[in-house]
Amino acid sequence: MSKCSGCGVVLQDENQEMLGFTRNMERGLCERCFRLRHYGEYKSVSLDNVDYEKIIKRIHPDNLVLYVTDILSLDLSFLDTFSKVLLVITKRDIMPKSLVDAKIRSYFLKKYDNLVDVCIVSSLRNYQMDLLYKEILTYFDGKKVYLVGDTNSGKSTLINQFIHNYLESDTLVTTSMYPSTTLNEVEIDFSDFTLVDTPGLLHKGSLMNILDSAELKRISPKKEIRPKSCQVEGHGSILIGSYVRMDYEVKEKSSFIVYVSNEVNVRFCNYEKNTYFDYPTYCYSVCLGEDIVIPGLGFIKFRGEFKITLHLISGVEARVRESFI
Ligand SMILES: Nc1nc2c(ncn2[C@@H]2O[C@H](COP(=O)(O)OP(=O)(O)OP(=O)(O)O)[C@@H](O)[C@H]2O)c(=O)[nH]1
Ligand SMILES: [Mg+2]
Repeated sequence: MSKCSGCGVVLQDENQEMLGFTRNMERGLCERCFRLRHYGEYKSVSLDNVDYEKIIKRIHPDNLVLYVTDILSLDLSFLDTFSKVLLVITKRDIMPKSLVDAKIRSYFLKKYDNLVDVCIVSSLRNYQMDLLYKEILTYFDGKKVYLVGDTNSGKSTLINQFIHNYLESDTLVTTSMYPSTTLNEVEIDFSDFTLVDTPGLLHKGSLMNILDSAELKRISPKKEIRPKSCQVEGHGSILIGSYVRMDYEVKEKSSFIVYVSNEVNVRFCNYEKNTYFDYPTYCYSVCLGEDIVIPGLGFIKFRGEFKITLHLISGVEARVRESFI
């Protein structure tokens, strides 16, 4: 039984419609990975979190887990499933340089007991990859090291950067900006340990599950985000692209900052007359030190006590979290 070296799916050459199809078993790469790599064509899959959970259950409590989360969504909802975790916050390059990594690191170390450490990295910029490699050497116990986390958090890109830095091999795993690129476990042997890439956890409430590829491209930040700071008083509304309308109400002069891709337009709109955003609404009370996260898109950081009504496309679920910056 041979597996695709890109996504881990079991290869077959009989049914073109089924996962794992390849025209050439010798090549070791499925058609889906081949077309994604060479033509940027994406074939969606109906993977669900059952597959994710099956893999998670196989992880032994002694195994070191690299919990990979991207700095924009930063979702740690499954962190407490594991006993020995090295938290890896990826895509550092898309956040302002002025953020202090050491503060973020100590914030998470204080907050969670199961963390052996926190590394803030950028695989695409090869930032802090040597440090991460050393941390793995320090904390792994001779067994496999698993990379787990949300889909699109950058697990496979991290592995590829490790392959580039520390192996003389040109066999890379498949990466893409689309959800569910990796379909099964893929093991890569480094001289000191074996890294296991895994399929990402799918978030029911993420904008990523809803948008087409052109829109996905727009909302995925490629460069350092320029946060949009909004000074406000009383009540009003803003539009974030065509994805979110946020109505706010605040007693005193205050502000909030929107962190989304630079290609997504953030603008004020008419509070009373804005009728064209006929999406379901959700109400929140937020205060200084809290963020509202819109999974797949970004987050809004508040600098005062606000009453917020979000108008969100059906299927998108926002959440409030303590701010880490
Ligand atoms: N800017 C930036 N983008 C990154 C970085 N790492 C990954 N990405 C991008 O994030 C997207 C997802 O990367 P993948 O490595 O495929 O993510 P994954 O976690 O393996 O996703 P699944 O296989 O679906 O679970 C791709 O478009 C990558 O180019 C990074 O350090 N910086
Ligand atoms: Mg992957």
